[in-house]
Amino acid sequence: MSAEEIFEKLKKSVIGGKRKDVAALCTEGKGAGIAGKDLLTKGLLPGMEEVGRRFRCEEFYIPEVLVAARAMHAGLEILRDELEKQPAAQVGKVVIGTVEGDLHDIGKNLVAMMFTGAGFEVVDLGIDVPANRFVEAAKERGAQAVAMSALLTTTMVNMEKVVAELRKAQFKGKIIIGGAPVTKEFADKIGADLYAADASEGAESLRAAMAAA
Ligand code: B1M
Repeated sequence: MSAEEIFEKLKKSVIGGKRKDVAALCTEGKGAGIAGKDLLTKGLLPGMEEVGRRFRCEEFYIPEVLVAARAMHAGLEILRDELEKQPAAQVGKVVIGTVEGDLHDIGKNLVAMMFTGAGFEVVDLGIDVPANRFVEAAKERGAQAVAMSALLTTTMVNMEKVVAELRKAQFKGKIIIGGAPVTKEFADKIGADLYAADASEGAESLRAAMAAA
C-alpha cells in the first residue's frame, strides 16, 4: 500500500472506530518507513477532525465518538515509542492534566508524548483534575512546569483557578495551557506564561522557555 493509501485508510478507520484496523495500519506504516508524525497528522488527526464535524452536525452521537476516540488511542499507542524518542539531555519535569470537569484526553496525551520526546519528565495526572491536585503534584514532584488542557468552553475557565492557586502557592515554574477553545488572549488574561495551539508547538515553546529561564 502507498503512504497516501495508508493515510486515507487510517482516516476512515478512525471515523469508523475500527480500533484493530487503526493499530494494524499504524504498524504497517511504521514498517514501511513512514514517519510517526505523518501517520499522526495525515491519517489519525484528520480522522478525528471529521468525527468532530459529524458530531457537530449530529450525524454522530456520543457512542460513535467514543469508539473513534478508542481507535485513535490504539493508533497513538503504536506511535508512542517514536513520538517519545528522547533526546540525550533531560530539560525538566512537567506536571500535566486535563482540567476539572473535562474528560477529553487525546490531545493531552499527545502533548504529554511530545513533551517526553522534547526531553521532559512527564507526570500525567489524567483527566478531570481539580486545581489543588495540580498544585500538590507540582510541589511534591518538584516540577518546573505545569501544563493544562481543556476541550470545553465550560471547563477552560477552570484553568484560571489553577493559575491563581499555583501563584498563591508561590510556584515559580512555567504554566502552559492549550486545547481547542483556548486562545493566546485567554492565556494572557488568566496569567498563564505560555499558550500553544498544538502538541508540537507546546513542546517547542516550553523547551524554549525553560532554556531561557
Ligand atoms: Co467531546 N466535545 N464532548 N467528546 N469531543 C468536543 C470537544 C466538541 C468541540 C464537539 C463539537 O461539538 N463539535 C464539543 C465542545 C464544544 C465546546 O465546548 N466548545 C464537545 C462536547 C460538547 C462534549 C460533551 C459535552 C458532549 C455531551 O455529553 N453532550 C461531552 C463532555 C464530557 C466532558 O468532558 N465532561 C463530550 C464527550 C466526549 C467523548 C467522551 C465522547 C470524547 C472524548 C474521549 C477522550 O478524549 N478520551 C469526545 C471527543 C472525542 C470529542 C471530539 C470529537 C474530538 C476531540 C479530540 O480528541 N480531538 C471534539 C471535536 C473536535 O475537537 N473537533 C469534541 C483530537 C485531539 C488530538 O485534538 O484535543 O483538540 P485536541 O488537542 C489538540 C489541540 O487542542 C492541542 O494539541 C492537540 C493537537 O496537537 N492541545 C494542546 C490540547 N491540549 C493542549 C495543551 C497544551 C497545548 C496544546 O499545552 C498544555
